[in-house]
Amino acid sequence: MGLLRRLLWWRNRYPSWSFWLGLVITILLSLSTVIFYVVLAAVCLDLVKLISRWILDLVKLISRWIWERLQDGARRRRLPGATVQPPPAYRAPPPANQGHPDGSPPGRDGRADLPADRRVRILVLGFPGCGKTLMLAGLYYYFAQGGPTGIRLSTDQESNGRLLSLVAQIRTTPGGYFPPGTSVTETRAWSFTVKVESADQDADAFTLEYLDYAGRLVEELAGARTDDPPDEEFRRAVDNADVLMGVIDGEQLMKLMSGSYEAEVVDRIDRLLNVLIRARQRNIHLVVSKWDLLVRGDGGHYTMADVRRTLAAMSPAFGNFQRNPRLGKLRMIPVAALGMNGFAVSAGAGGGMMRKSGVEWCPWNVEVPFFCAVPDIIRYDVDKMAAAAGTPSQASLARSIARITLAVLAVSGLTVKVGVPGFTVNCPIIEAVQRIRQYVGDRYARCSVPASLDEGTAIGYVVNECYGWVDEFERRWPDSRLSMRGGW
Ligand SMILES: Nc1nc2c(ncn2[C@@H]2O[C@H](COP(=O)(O)OP(=O)(O)OP(=O)(O)O)[C@@H](O)[C@H]2O)c(=O)[nH]1
Ligand SMILES: [Mg+2]
Repeated sequence: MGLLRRLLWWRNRYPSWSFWLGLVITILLSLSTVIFYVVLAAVCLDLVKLISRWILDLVKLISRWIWERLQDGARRRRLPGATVQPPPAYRAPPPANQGHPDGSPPGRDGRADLPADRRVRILVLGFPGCGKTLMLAGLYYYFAQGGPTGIRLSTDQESNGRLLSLVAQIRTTPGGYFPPGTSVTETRAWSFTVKVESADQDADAFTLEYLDYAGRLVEELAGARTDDPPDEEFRRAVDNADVLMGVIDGEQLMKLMSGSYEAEVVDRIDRLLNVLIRARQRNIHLVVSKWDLLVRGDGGHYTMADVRRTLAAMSPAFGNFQRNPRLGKLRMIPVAALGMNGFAVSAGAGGGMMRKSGVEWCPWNVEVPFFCAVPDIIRYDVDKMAAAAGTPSQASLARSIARITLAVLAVSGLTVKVGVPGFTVNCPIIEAVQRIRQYVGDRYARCSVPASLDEGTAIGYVVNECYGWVDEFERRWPDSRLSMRGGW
């Protein structure tokens, strides 16, 4: 009542309608002015945040660039007899291909500005017992002695000792019995220097970090195990890997191949795919382990097409996974760490495998994920660079390109300059992969180590071998490429 009386009093005191209209307009105008300033303040705050992030990116890039220059300088000083190279513009052109009379001729080594840190990180993801550790042992066994390509994986004394005893353990398993799903080594990151060796020279191409994590950690990440929360360090490793290798257990898969639906097996496959698809890394391989066990009723082996058909029919997640547009070049690689020659046979109803005495251990296809890694990383990075061309995200792009890609572009004479706000490539970016292939193909002969070796020629030679092996693998396994995007 009091309020009404007061309003009437004001109404009587100011009877003019124009007074009240003016009052309302003034209030509305003041309100909108306040709202305008609030919005302006919010926009300014966002802008400040954005600009400070740019500045931070810029500072990081500059400091990394300075750090790399310092590292390069230190490295050159350490090399006996190393001389300071003149800038690329003043260097003599590379020798023409002479038809490789004494192996591959030297490439543009030394003249290329190579990043000092050339790590390639491969992370193997799979549930306990799917065969990850035996695959690593097979890879080391394959590359530890060099072999026909002259490419050798070299590691420190302690790791070499452990891996060789793992190899010996496999070749001479006490009692001949491989326990099912038992972790052979603990979780750890193995670091290998990928070396190219000739009779009297050797040079380092890059470093391979092979992360072998216990399957238990994948179970935690996949939510298949809830007693422990996902391991943060492991999650970071998944995000930071250059290539993720998801391992589908061939022994489990075999249960689906006859056509019967096994919900538990499908659930584990779906969970693994889910971990892969959630990872920031989009360079993914699917490895089907224990391929020796994928045997049909008539004694022949299932084909890759059979496996893909079964997986697509049983698991809608698999169908969606292979169609996902955010994945890079997606491959499915059949691997048998225990070989396809009957070195290991099924131990019977209790599970596990038995070693057959008198049969040699010949790991099968274990080297394929290694050879695919570098070409796939390059393809993926080049696609990323092509997609970002002309956009303002160059600075963050430069950060996300693998060092090995920058190194390969540099040794291929595509003159990459890493700097602010990104880097420059002296050819249309969509042609980069083709140019790299042509460059290394022209200069290096397959399985013929260059007569004169240094870091640049070592990188070029390894890259050429990788392309050659991947071509051969794709010829043998035309169904292995799941994602149809991006040719070579
Ligand atoms: N038939 C066959 N069995 C294999 C092969 N690779 C591994 N196995 C079997 O799978 C078992 C487990 O292999 P591991 O390599 O230890 O498995 P893992 O994935 O490292 O296991 P965690 O470390 O526990 O995560 C071995 O003991 C073998 O019985 C293979 O190529 N063929
Ligand atoms: Mg293991």
